[in-house]
Amino acid sequence: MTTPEPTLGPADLGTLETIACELAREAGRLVVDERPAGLGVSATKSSRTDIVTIMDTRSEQLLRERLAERRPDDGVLGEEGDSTAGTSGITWVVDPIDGTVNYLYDIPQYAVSVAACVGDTTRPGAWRAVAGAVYHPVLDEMFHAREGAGAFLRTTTGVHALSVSSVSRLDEALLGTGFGYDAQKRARQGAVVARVLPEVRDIRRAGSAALDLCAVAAARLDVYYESGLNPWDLAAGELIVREAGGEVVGRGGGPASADLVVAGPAVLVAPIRALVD
Ligand code: LIP
Repeated sequence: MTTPEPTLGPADLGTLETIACELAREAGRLVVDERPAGLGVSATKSSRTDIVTIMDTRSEQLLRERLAERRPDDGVLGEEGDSTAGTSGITWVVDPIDGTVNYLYDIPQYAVSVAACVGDTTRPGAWRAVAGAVYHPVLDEMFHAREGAGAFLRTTTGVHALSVSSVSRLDEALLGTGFGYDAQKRARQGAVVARVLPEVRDIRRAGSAALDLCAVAAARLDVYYESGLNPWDLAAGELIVREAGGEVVGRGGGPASADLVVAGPAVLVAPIRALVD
């Protein structure tokens, strides 16, 4: 049975947002500053190409340690570890390195994603993030939001309020997407891309769902879709898109889930969903 949703005032949400930013930054610094020379694959998961590195494991350990210190009553759901239940009604959904393949190849497009969520994180549509951060450690860019207070990008030059793209025509839209780790699934995803490509301005495959969602919030992409994502890939990014004035939906226009995520301004989400759903 899921613990009832806690009553969270603006100050509580502010505290959760601050913790999300501080933990994402600390773990982000770790994965950049302590990236071992000759980094290799320490394990594989759903397929040979679904990889884990020692730094995914170390980053998650650090996040869990800090959460146990600062939020001992909260639950944790992380990509590389078991989910631990809490008693507070808050579950932290964390991705220690989103874009692990980029990290392995030393392609500077990966992030740490940390979100404080309420509801039942085991059931699609039964949970949501109320505060979250996505930190791009190489660019030192911190995307963050809390429910009802807008989305922001903190960089070395200042804090910028985010809003999704104003592009309204699909044939002018720059679209982001991604592919799974299973060959048959990739074949199906490739067929969908072939259908979408002639309908849009162009497609970008950057390799991190969390950063793709933040790119939508910052209008660096006009719209994004992907199937096969896990809660930790999208928890914080979904909130950041919503707080930047965008829409995030799934199959049939229902909640975003592993089945499908489409994110962007409503005027672009509908036609993209019609193409990929
Ligand atoms: C990745 C996602 C990406 C997707 C990859 C993978 P990971 O997450 O961020 O969008 O295309 O298949 O799921 O495995 O790097 O945490």
